[in-house]
Amino acid sequence: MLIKRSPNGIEIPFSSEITPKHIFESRRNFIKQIAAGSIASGALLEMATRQALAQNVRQKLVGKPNLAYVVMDRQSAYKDATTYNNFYEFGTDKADPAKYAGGLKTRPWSIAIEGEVKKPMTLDLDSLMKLAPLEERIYRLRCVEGWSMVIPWIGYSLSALIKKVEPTSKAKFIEFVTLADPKQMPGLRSSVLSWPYVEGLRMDEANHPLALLTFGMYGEVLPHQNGAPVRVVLPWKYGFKSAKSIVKIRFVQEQPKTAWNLAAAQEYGFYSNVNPAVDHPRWSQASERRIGEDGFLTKKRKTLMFNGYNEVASLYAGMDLKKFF
Ligand SMILES: Nc1nc2c(c(=O)[nH]1)N[C@H]1C(S)=C(S)[C@@H](COP(=O)(O)O)O[C@H]1N2
Ligand SMILES: [Mo]
Repeated sequence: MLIKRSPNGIEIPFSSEITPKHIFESRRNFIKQIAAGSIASGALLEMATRQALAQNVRQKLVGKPNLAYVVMDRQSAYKDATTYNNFYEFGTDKADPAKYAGGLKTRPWSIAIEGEVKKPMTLDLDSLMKLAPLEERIYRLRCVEGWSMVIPWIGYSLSALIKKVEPTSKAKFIEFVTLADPKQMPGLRSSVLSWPYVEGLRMDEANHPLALLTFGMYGEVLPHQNGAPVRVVLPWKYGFKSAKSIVKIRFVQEQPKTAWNLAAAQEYGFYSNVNPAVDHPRWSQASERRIGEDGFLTKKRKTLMFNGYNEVASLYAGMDLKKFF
């Protein structure tokens, strides 16, 4: 198989190999039609390319395993991680993102970096991916709903990007903004959340090495339903802090108004650190169901403080985590 390998280890297979057979064949028919002069070639090629790009195609992505960030729990099945999702832009059912995110157009893609930085910039996906070496890290991620998974993510510490744009002394928080395109995202018709989906972190949290700017999982580029082409993963916080399909990162002075906090402030605080001692108003947070382990007799797991990532504890020294939940 012909592979173009870029310096950061991304393998770019040729289009016949990344394109599912039926798409490839329908494209070939198109090409025959062009040759016969029945379709204008420019329009045809554009259609064929769009079709291929719009597929949720599996494509290799290599990250060097970082052994400092490997949890010992058994990895979740790829099937579970890609079919049991929260991505409300594509619907609120766990199966919706896998069903409806297939057509998300993830290239070209760029992230605008704005606000309190000395070097505001717009980075296209390729430049963004080359900013630091890609690593593989196996993280637990726990949803506020009380389930968790263990996923091998590929990315680099968000701190590398932060350093590049040189935050000013006024930058106290960082805000992530998800794509909100009603043409591609059927879930935007619902008003469960205010769109675009916005999440945020305090500057020191964003700079913690655990905070991962993420481009892939399971040795492949991110599937659309998991937040392609770029998301964050913050394993010591409830899953909703890990914003998907990011188009804008803003450095700000004030604590950002985040989507879940706007929707229900008493239930979803700004910090949302995993904390078994602070219940959600409607349920206990003391234990969790590990997806893939859920049999009739399977015991729930005890939820760990900071989801087990004790290295972040110093970020919250002296704070009342019942108040700042
Ligand atoms: N833009 C956006 N990001 C999002 C969400 C969402 O609805 N929209 N859901 C969050 C929630 S609640 C969880 S638990 C995680 C799930 O990530 P995963 O599907 O990759 O496991 O994504 C988070 N990021
Ligand atoms: Mo979640």
